Amino acid sequence: MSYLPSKLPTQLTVGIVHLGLGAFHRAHQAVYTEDAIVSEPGNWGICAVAMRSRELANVMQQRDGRYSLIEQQSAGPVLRELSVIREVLCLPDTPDAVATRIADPDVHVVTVTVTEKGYCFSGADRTLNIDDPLIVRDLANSTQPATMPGILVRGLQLRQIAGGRGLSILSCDNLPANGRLLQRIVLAYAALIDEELVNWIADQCRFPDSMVDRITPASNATTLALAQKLLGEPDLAAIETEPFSQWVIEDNFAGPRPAWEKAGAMLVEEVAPFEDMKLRMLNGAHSLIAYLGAVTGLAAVRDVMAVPAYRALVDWHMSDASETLEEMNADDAARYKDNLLARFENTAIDHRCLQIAMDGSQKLPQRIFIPAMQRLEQGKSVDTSALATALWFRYIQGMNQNGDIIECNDPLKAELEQIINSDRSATERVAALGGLPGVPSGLFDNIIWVEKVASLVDGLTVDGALRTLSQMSAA
Ligand code: CS2
Repeated sequence: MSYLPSKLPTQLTVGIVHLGLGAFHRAHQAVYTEDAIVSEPGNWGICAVAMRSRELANVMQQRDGRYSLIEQQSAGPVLRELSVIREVLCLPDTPDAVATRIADPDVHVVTVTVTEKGYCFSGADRTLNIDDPLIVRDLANSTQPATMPGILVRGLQLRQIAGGRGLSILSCDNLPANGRLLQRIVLAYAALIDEELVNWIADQCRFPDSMVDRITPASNATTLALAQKLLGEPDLAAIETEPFSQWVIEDNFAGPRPAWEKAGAMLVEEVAPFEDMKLRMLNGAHSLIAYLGAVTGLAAVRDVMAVPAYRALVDWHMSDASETLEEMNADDAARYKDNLLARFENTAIDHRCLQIAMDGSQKLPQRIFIPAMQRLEQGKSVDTSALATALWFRYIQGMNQNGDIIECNDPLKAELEQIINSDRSATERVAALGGLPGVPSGLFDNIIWVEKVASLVDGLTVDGALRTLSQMSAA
């Protein structure tokens, strides 16, 4: 059967607030929560909050939170109806309603997917960026916030005033030690509002780390047409995803939570080894593929993987990345890598390179730069990481090797373009990237690294990606 209706009861109280109503949440945490309730009933309906997109919030509201999830399985697409989202709010329109929901005594968990830049951090140590204009605005108007830290702290403040219990706040973004990072950001923001609130949060709330994984491209016209065909009616909120899914969660909660383990999640003491494995192998390779596709004019991950030399490069990069993972043995790494290659090659998934390429300044430190530093310290080659960085450089330059314009999408776009489009030498420009907030300067002070990246930038400019790669592999 290619259509699976939701099995949830009509009545379900909201027990979770989710910040960030993107496709990823709807393909991942919402599915685990729906499945957990089916196995172990409980009031875990989700109030999903769109941080910006009114359009999506409207579509979801019109459908009372119901939506179609198409799983692209090898035997063909299967459409599941999900109904775990019981309320949809749009933060810019109703910050009071969101804060009140976070303070609701029936709510025990807040989950977060706001992407890297939504944390408003800066610096190598990733602390709250108090100069971020959005944070400045929220602090000046703290009852009507628009940022993730702002709305969380406002909700927690109302909860504390009402004498409520603490919350579990679970980051589901692709960042190392994401729970600790979120805790640091929230406490730093709260400290600028009320010192007593800081103590209450530190004492009552928990911020588990988690590793999340499911490749979920942005929906497009093909997704919506397929949903209509499988469903028999239009669903503008439909999304599509791969069959694979993984969620590893630190077992560190302030109060009750859904029985996510009954839906396949792993509850563990320490998430870091899983996070590093996924960020460096999957996401690192993804960024490499994304810039390779952007620079060579290939639209989707599957198109890049269809070129044998590029597939071999991705394989090579993941092998190198796996050597930086102390807790992973070679057999497990090889299995994980083969699995990733197959996932990237899934021809049913139209995952656009430009979607993954965005926000590189926020992604590359954990995906490429830190593992590259580790390899350099061990005297190992950093060729594939240097190539990923050189491709990022070429992407920021704004034109692919066929002469088509590429639109760089990054919160540090202005700073990046200023460095990269200056008339200094490639070596000087690469070295200058180390001065950007969050980019490990140690790596960009290293002359071996800088010269390698610069020579690959020159190679890409003169010879294109395929020849540069074949010269690199031959060396
Ligand atoms: C991707 C991720 O857009 C990106 O940066 O690398 O969204 C990736 O698809 C997910 O982390 C897979 O779990």
